[in-house]
Amino acid sequence: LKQKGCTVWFTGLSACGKSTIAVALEQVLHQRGHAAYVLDGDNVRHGLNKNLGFSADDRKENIRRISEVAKLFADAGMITVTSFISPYSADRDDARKLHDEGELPFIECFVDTPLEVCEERDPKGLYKKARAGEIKGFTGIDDPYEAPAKAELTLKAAESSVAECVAQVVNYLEEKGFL
Ligand code: GGZ
Repeated sequence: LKQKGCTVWFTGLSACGKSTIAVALEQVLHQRGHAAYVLDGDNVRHGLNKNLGFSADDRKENIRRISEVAKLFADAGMITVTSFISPYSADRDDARKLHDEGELPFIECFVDTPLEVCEERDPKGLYKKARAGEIKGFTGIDDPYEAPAKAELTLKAAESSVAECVAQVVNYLEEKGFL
């Protein structure tokens, strides 16, 4: 392998753009000959974590399992890209600690899109349902999103293009010698 594994951990509100950026990042890394893999709701919440919902305990367990899987993938040499809201700082800190223990790099990327923008996009109509009280405990509406205080990267996805956000991550990975 021409690389050492690491985990690029995206965090941000629903509809902030994290999955779009994660998938575009994966594509760029593949084009450059790197082994990269995205873990997201589609392949984790529908499989390994399909018994989990959105209570604080279930989100914590969701993030804990994802952290363990990401660590294993990174240990196998993969550039692992995770795309989950991961709203609670303590859970993200645990994910970081787990990687630190395994001496695997953990790059927290805060996709910092204002709630107003996410809510305006509302691709699945979930914010509308949350405002109407049809969904309880929706992140940013009636469940907290704790913005990272010490993220390695902050992506202003409402102001920058997807390609610019991807380039910001790739530049960071290059600078640190992870590519
Ligand atoms: C937040 C919810 C909720 C609640 C369902 N709160 O836009 P989406 O649809 O595809 O992204 C959201 C996704 C969040 O799952 P995560 O695994 O990323 O969350 S966490 O890290 O907090 O465990 C949204 C949908 O699931 N969704 N109910 N109550 N998002």
